[in-house]
Amino acid sequence: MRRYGKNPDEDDIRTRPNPKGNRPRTNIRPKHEDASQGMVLTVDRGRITCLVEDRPVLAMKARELGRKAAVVGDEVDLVGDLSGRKDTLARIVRIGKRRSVLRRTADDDDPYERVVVANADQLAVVTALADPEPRPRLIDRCLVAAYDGGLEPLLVLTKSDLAPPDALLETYRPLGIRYVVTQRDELEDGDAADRMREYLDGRATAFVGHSGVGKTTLVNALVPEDRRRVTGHVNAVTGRGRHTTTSALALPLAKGDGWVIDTPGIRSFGLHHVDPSRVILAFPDLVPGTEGCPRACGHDEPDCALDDWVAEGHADPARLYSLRRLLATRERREGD
Ligand SMILES: Nc1nc2c(ncn2[C@@H]2O[C@H](COP(=O)(O)OP(=O)(O)O)[C@@H](O)[C@H]2O)c(=O)[nH]1
Ligand SMILES: [Mg+2]
Ligand SMILES: [Zn+2]
Repeated sequence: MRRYGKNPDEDDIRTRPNPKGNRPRTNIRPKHEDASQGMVLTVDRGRITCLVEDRPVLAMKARELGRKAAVVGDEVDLVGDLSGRKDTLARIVRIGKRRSVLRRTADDDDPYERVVVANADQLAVVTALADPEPRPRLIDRCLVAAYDGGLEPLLVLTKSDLAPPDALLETYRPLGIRYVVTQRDELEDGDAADRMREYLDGRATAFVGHSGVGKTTLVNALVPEDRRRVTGHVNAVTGRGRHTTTSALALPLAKGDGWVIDTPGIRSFGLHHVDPSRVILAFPDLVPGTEGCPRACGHDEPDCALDDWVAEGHADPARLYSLRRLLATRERREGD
């Protein structure tokens, strides 16, 4: 089993320049020449479980790393006891450059941004068709975070046994986003499961969504039990009996070399860190309507061309409303 994403040998973190440009890497390099590579599977109160070769290894951050946090999906270098045996603790001495970052803030006014998952290729935005009711504006926020962080979105509509997907699909189909409609009883076999695997194989996918939408149910169905034993081990190590999704957790997929990352339920998805001009990226269905906009239009002003374009019937007014809501909450922070 290897770390996810591209072949790590092609772009070894040891040969990368220091991204910050100050303190040259050569200062610390000779110290840890013998370090092993690993990938962060989960983080629990400073205890970081990494996959090293085939085994989970409990580690903590070396002091020299400063305040930079290791998050699920991070490619790290470790030293110390890498046996993975009980009561051992390795040290993470390097965190590799991230290819993508899923970030969120608690709310739009909160300047404290948190990286939820590193190096994921794809963001599965999980929404139940009922129980809990779909929240399109939360979907839109997740899409903004996906485009901003370099993750390709996949819309996963669960609990189709409770309600039909038609209304939501009508809203999201024009965006050209790939989607899967699933229900628990069809996850083992059936078209939805096959399509789902097609999208997931060979890539790292982070699953996000409101609590109760069925993320853990999906992840458990996709990852066979013997592979989930890695988690069993993790839980034994961290002393938690059952995985209750209090922190993100990466699990290897059965086929291909993909990864799925379960994350805790979210009630909101703060986007303080996103530049307002990038919010429109999550509204590809509205982008053609911005052609007639004045230069550097914020799409929230009186001469924005989107009003007329939507009034002409090119898009659902609810989409423009959602965009403006997002922009309005983003703007509130400009004054602080
Ligand atoms: N009716 C129905 N219930 C489901 C489905 N998928 C999951 N559930 C139930 O929804 C609840 C929440 O599921 P869970 O996977 O824990 O959601 P999470 O909080 O997103 O991880 C559980 O009681 C599941 O059994 C589904 O397709 N249909
Ligand atoms: Mg869960
Ligand atoms: Zn505009």
